[in-house]
Amino acid sequence: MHNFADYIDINDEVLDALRFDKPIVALESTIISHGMPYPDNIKTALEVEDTVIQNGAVPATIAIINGRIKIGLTSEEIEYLASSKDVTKVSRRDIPHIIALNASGATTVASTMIFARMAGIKLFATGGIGGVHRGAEKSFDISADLTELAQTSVAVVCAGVKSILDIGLTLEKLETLGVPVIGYKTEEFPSFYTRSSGFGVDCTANDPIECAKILKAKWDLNLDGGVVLANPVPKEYEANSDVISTAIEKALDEANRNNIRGKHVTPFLLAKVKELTVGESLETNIALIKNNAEIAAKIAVEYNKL
Ligand code: PSU
Ligand code: MN
Repeated sequence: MHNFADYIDINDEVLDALRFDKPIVALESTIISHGMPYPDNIKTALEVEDTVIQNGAVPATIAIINGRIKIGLTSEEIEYLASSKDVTKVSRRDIPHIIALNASGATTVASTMIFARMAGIKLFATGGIGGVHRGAEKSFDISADLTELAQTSVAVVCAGVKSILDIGLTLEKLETLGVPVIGYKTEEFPSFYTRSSGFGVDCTANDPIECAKILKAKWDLNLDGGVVLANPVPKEYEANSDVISTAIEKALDEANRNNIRGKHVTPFLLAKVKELTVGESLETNIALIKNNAEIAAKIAVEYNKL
């Protein structure tokens, strides 16, 4: 008999936290390999882990290295993900072949949720989740992050979704899938770079305790699946929305003209937006991830007390 534990390596800090029921926050690795330029990505990844520690929880950055699922990475492993060109983006459907062929991959929101769940981790912090792409009625391009949120019981603290996506359709899809969308101290769903999107949330939670209680009620009732905890970027780090929307329009146009498809769409758009907005978007990006790590750690601390 084999089970999933045979495929997973959990580092000592995380093992200790699991054993003694200490709060843990999962962190994804696609953001490191495909979300940010080197060396800002490695610097940010380490700072985000530190933010989790400063706020009373244990960080568990997740990836696949040489066919092994890693829960908690060494700084050498993070450095490898940040600098190597041949780390592939791994979502749910990519997991079997990356593992079987001893390859390495950076995990998306979907696959990070899957591995966090296997390890017994409830809270996960990232920048933005995937969603329904603009024009999805023709392309069918809807991120596997959404179907994962429907079935895997992990709460994802994010700054909403980027408007490279259709935010309204993303929220409709989350409603259909039964995924609660909770605004953290906001009544508006944030759009990553900025605090507003023009769309509301299901409910507003005003502190980490309220968030923890919502998660406990959902999972106590066996309502399996994730929760989106939407935490807007701090005001002082908001990007200029005109600069961002101009860049996004250009990026979408280029993706269309270059016939970009499938799993390459999101990384292509992220890279283009990054290139077109230079420093502006990067500073915002780093600030919002740290802010999400802080709130996720605080919620993990409260969740463990309930
Ligand atoms: N959106 C962002 N930054 C990211 C991603 C999305 O603003 O880094 C990454 C995340 O890892 C997310 C993935 O899970 O892209 C979604 O890819 P796709 O749309 O192919 O499912
Ligand atoms: Mn897609």
